[in-house]
Amino acid sequence: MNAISPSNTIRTGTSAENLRQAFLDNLVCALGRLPNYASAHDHYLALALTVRDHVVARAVQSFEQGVVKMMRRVAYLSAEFLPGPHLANHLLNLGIAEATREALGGIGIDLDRVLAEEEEPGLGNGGLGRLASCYLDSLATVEVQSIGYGIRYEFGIFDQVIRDGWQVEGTDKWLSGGNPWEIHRLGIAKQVKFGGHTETWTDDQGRTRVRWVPSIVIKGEAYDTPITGYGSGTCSLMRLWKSEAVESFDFEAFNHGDYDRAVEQKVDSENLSKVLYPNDELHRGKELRLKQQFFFTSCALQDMLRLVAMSGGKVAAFDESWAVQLNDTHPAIGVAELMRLLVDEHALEWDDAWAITQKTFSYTNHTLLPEALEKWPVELFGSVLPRHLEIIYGINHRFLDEVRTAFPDDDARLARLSLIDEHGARYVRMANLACVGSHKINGVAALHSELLKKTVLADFAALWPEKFDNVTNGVTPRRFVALANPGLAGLLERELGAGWPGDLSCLGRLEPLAADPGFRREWREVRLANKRRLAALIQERTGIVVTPDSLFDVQVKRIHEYKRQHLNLLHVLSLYLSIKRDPDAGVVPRTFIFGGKAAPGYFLAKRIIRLVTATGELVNQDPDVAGRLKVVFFPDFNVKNAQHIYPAADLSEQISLAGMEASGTGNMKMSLNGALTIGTLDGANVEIRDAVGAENFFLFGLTASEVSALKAGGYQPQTYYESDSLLRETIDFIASGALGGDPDLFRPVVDNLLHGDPYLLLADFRAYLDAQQRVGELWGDSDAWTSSSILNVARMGRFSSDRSIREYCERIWNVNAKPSQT
Ligand code: AZC
Repeated sequence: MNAISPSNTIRTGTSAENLRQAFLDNLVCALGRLPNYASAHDHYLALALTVRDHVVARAVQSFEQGVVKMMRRVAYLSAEFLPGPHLANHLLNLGIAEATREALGGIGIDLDRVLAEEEEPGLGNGGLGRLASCYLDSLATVEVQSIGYGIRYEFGIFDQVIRDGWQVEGTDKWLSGGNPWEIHRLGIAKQVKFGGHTETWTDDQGRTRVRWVPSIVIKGEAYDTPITGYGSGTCSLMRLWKSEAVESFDFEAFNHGDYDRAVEQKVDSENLSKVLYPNDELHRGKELRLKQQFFFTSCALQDMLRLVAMSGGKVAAFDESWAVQLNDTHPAIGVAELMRLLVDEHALEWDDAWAITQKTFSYTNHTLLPEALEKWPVELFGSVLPRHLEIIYGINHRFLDEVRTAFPDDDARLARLSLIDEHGARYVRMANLACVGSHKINGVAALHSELLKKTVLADFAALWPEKFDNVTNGVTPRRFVALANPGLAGLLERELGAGWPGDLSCLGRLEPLAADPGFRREWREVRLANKRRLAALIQERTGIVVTPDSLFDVQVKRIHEYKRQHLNLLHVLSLYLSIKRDPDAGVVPRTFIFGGKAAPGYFLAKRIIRLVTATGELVNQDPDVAGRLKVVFFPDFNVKNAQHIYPAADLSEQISLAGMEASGTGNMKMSLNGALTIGTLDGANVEIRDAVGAENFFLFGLTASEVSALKAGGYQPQTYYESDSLLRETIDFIASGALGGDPDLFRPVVDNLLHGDPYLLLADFRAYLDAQQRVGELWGDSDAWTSSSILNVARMGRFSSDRSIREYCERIWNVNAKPSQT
């Protein structure tokens, strides 16, 4: 008899016939629905359960491999994940998309309708969370064992609706329709302590040890979502922790009649994983946020220790079992927590524990914005995590001794490097903790990594130059090309073979086709079809009718002043005014598409959204403009909507002020789908331009060093306003009250630009308009534009997240990835 292995416990095979039978079984037996009464959502759930069998079977098999081989595994600690809808991705990765289409088609069900039913987990704000999900996808694809640890927020990022032109936030209810992808691991629960005090005790070897006596203990329960790889048997696991009360009720309080207190404790415990903080790159020192960070990080490290024991490893060799990546500073408390677990709970000596800790962790920084730098008031920190504060003091003490040796008599440097900020009120600096506790520190694009060393982490770079590295971000071509752009995927498969999504270096073979008129025609047809689909969606979601033949000029990303959506609007309005002045002005027809969420408390970002919608209200109705300009705000930008938008973009707007955007990943997604970029020398734009060629990229604007020089010399936005009549006319128009029906509506935006302009829009305005002029000219030459579009795709292979992950494996984690074919 065969041993019981996951492969022979899968209920059915993957032929169309098998899949159909399993689907119908699930519909009836798991969901209790007769096929005749089933809704589209029932179809989705039944299909998800069908596919899940195969996914989970792979996942357990893959996990078993990791245990048996005792490989070094990667733990990716991230407060945010944005996986997007799972079903289509699994169908692609398992190679069963066609069989599934046939299975459902045979009983009159359209697969695409079923796929559209899936609600995505919005467990992140933007770039950092989406990157984490691309990396889990690539880790599985390059066959590295990994777990992405995070929080199972009950309410993820808010749903955005646009009402009367304003962003209105709705509650995200991603779990309300059921979540077939996760498995609640009842056996895997960790206790997490908070508050209280510490005390010393003497162990039986006479050593003084510390014990943490908490005031509260909360339980974290594991929910696992397997992430399949493309053409690989390896699965990554996204293991998210949900907080629960240790006991449903505090029985002592209950027995004493203090029912309120008992209930309160339960509610408080559950609140911990209730909601995601909706801020992108803004740190607010909220106690609950600190608790969330510690909660998932502690659960994760305890779980890793459990897995070490399970695979027969040794705690004293923890770093041989795990490479732990800190996705920004949100999990940086892990440095102190691992020390506590090793020293207090596993009785290791401090120095040994410290050596393990440094070999285990590495830290990725994702932003230079000062307002994102996390620091916690020492008081608050000590009341939530008293033992960790002591440990941090212990680390700091030894660390500063090391600094004194390297840089004697340099108190200012000491103060800057210290884990404790002592200018005025005292704070724990999380970036410093992450740097000290890690053996590698990386930025996310070449320019960003350089700037990190010169600015926010300059003192650490001077101390430990060898710790610093760069890993330029990447994006998964499975989701963002193969799934998002089936038309393009068809062309790529025909030209490059079916395996292209697993090896983007083969894209280079498209280059000669840029000169082939027949191929260019097919390329244009694919693009036009994508734009038609997006146009239909825009009409459905906003009521605005747009022309697929027009140039789709797209800026989709979080709304932030540094990303300069308002610079884009200055261009739109300047075109509008030119047409009003001269109705025959040679303006190529364009559809400006904006999308993105603003943090609910970010006043100016919300005004900028209103400025987009007000511009649309004006421009879209005006007969003088007659189809030449359309302005759309696409509501609720998320992964699912992004998959419709990226493949339809002709022009990708990457216009942040140089030195501000760490990398960007939307820039990669659009270029990989054939958009041309208009952008500054910021983040990964620099490398994208190098890759695709300067002639296939519309560059404009100040460089990062010019920005610093201009600011240092005392930047005066007024001088630009006064010397450029079109700029003046455009700003005056906004100030005039002609938009949105209220003369004061955009006063804050105008005042911000004229009196300060922190992101130098006025300084870059003229160069931006000139670059847009070049865009218009190239668009007029359809063949030249199409060749450029083909060359963008052909030369973007480097920006696959498989390449990024291989770099992490080699230079940071020291684990073996499946070699790339080239
Ligand atoms: C983002 C960066 O803004 C973006 O440039 C980068 O591409 C992305 O991370 C992935 O590296 N940062 C964040 O989303 N958030 C924070 C706190 O940096």
